[in-house]
Amino acid sequence: MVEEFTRTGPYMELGSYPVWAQEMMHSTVKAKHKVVDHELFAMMKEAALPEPETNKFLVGGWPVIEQFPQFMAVNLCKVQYGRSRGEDMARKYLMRNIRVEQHHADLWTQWAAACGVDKKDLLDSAVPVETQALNHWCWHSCERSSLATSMAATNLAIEGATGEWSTLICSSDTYENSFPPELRKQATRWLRLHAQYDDTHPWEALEIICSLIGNRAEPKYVAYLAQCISNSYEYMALSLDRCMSHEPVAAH
Ligand code: HXD
Ligand code: FE
Repeated sequence: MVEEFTRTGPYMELGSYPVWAQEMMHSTVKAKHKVVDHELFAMMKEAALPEPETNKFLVGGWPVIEQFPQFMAVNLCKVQYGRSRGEDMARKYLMRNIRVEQHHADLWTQWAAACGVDKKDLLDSAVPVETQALNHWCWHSCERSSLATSMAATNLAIEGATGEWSTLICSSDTYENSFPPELRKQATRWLRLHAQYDDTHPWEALEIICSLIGNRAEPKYVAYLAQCISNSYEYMALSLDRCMSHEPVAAH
């Protein structure tokens, strides 16, 4: 590492990170908006997303929710204790948050149940390939890329965009109030925990990525990181588009 990065500014501000990281984040904003501004989330916020699309979203999202702690576990295997500050930070973050994500999977099943999607539907339904693609990309990235790169594709990109769309849906009571009073809490717990004001995971991931890479980075490497982050957004958008299409799932 040429020059070590140690954050001094507030951790939820992009200006606290190296210039290369700021540029990387700026260059991926457009792709992120394909997710955050997706009509599926706009309709969900207004409690106007029809039942079939809601079901496709919850069932299609499940593989990533279920396997997210496993992606983190693969990344944990890349870490050696005491080798660098960045690796020690990653080790702590991954170990703690694997446990947190275990709970999030339970909360997703509760959200689904409040929408009338039971465990069997969630676990056994056929999922279209466009929706499976995000999951495949996460496995590919975690199994084939460096710790910094695959944390960028998963903890930074997926959880970052998710923080923003969750915040959007939670920004009014409309969605929550569309459930019967006794189901409101369980239906929105997952969303509220991921809403930006609560979710520090993507920022912590950015700090770790910068600590692993340092204050300076090769432009070619920065472009590659940005490409991987954009891929995650593109696969998320592909999945959301598929949820809104009326095409049936291919028979198997
Ligand atoms: C979006 C559907 C197209 C997938 C959303 C994935 C969000 C992953 C969030 C991560 O913290 C895992 C979890 O279960 O909470
Ligand atoms: Fe989570």
